[in-house]
Amino acid sequence: AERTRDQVELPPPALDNRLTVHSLWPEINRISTEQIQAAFEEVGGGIGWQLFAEEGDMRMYRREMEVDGMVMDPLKAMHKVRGVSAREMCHYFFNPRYRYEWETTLETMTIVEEISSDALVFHQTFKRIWPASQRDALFWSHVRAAEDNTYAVTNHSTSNTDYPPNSGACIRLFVTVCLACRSSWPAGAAPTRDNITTSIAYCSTVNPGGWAPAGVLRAVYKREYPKFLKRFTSYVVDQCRGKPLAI
Ligand code: 18C
Repeated sequence: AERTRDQVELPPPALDNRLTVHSLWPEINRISTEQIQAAFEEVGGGIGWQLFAEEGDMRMYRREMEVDGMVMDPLKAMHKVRGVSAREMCHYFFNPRYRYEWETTLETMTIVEEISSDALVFHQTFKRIWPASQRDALFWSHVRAAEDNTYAVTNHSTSNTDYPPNSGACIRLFVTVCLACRSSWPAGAAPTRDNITTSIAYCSTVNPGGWAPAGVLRAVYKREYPKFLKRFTSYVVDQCRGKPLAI
């Protein structure tokens, strides 16, 4: 069959060799493995996860955490989406070509380094929230396949001498994000758009990097995380409509 441009660029089913010889590989591998494993762990068990948003199949939990007066509440969200695969979800989350179409907090995005087909380094600046200073972030992003029809993207802050922190108007924030997706379909059947379901686990910890009023910050994430996950998942469903399912 003829391969379309999109299919060629889908997340690769196996690691790209260019990544495994890169100096960041040990860190990328360790953090991605930890994040993917933690993403599918249940939020029960009384370790302090509080539900703060719920809509349809989407549930969002946070753990209140402050370090030196700065809010660093870890967030965990679960969702279920029908008609798209884990690989498709991760394709749209990882590939910078689509980012401005679903990411509403973004002001600018620069690709700092193309490590491989499955790993990139980004510099992003975000919209400013009054009365805090504008934030930016520098992070690697890695997409990989995992056991059990799973694909995941992990983003984690890094450094680069060409992008020193706190040098311009922005305060550097630090982020660890994982979008882990697992597809399922009826046993014995072939997967199709009509019978596939993808479970999503999205985990995020943002260190604001400098003073930000706790009340404003918590109000912002309570509004922005649900908005992000609803917008992103419906964006992917829209993009995939009429296209062959990519498993
Ligand atoms: O994961 C997401 N996106 C990825 C691709 O961009 C990537 C991004 C990670 C950065 C997340 C941090 C975003 C901070 C944004 C601050 C400004 C928001 C302004 C919005 C107002 C219109 O992994 C999806 C990310 C969804 C982000 C939801 C918002 C999270 C807010 C967390 C608090 C940040 C503290 C900033 C300090 C400002 C204090 C008032």
